[in-house]
Amino acid sequence: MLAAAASAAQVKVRVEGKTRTIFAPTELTVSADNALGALATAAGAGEFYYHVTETAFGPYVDQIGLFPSGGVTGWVYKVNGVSPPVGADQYVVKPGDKVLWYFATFGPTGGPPTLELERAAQSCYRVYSVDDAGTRAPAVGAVLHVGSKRTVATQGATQTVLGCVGKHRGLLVRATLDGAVRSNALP
Ligand code: B12
Repeated sequence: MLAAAASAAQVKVRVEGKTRTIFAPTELTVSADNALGALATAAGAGEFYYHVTETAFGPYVDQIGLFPSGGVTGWVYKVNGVSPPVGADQYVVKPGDKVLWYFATFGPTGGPPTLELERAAQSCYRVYSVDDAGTRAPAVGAVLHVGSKRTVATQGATQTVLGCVGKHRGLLVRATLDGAVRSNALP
């Protein structure tokens, strides 16, 4: 009898590069068994380069797109905002998980926060900064980008960081903040 194969789950994937989004700003649903498989499927769908090398810890993604890893800089992943302490091939995904791969430099306190954008009301958005443990805080000072040409400052500090962009038919909105990984995009 054949051993039962791990059943694939439908998960959302986004890949954020050093200076731009490499894959699916609005997050694309793919079928994958684990976080490495989610990257592999995204690479096929988006026709972008990625490379896996064998290390003492197991398979390691040492390049996505143009930039290889080196020193304390390289490619890391989060699932639902949390940075797992295991290799991507070991992280079994569940239906509905959000897998994010991004380029990051690690320091003594870990990696950079990742930004998450949520719609608050029509044309208004909340921005959160999420640390490696998945803890959310308001992303104070975040800037909203409407398409590629217009930016809108956000307001707020301790409770909520919110920005309203007005009419933006057909354009996607996303958030950036110095030192943080750019957010998902929303219509
Ligand atoms: C520097 C570092 C990184 C850098 C590597 C930059 C580079 N040069 O390529 C960055 C920040 C990119 C990184 C990423 C990750 N890391 Co790291 N990393 C380290 C650290 C602090 C030192 C490794 C090192 O330079 N060793 C010295 C050199 C000479 O030895 P080396 O064998 O050639 O090192 C290479 C591998 O270790 C590889 N590597 C680094 N991290 C990981 C993680 C995994 C799972 C694999 C397979 C390989 C790998 O990169 C090194 C340089 O080429 C170690 C902790 C430690 N003190 O060992 C953690 C450590 C190896 N990383 C770890 C983890 C979990 C990750 C991530 C999976 C985190 C994540 N959620 O994304 C990712 C890897 C994802 C991927 N790309 O496939 C764990 C591994 C645990 C395990 N048993 O599987 C460790 C042990 C930290 C920990 N205690 O949690 N990491």
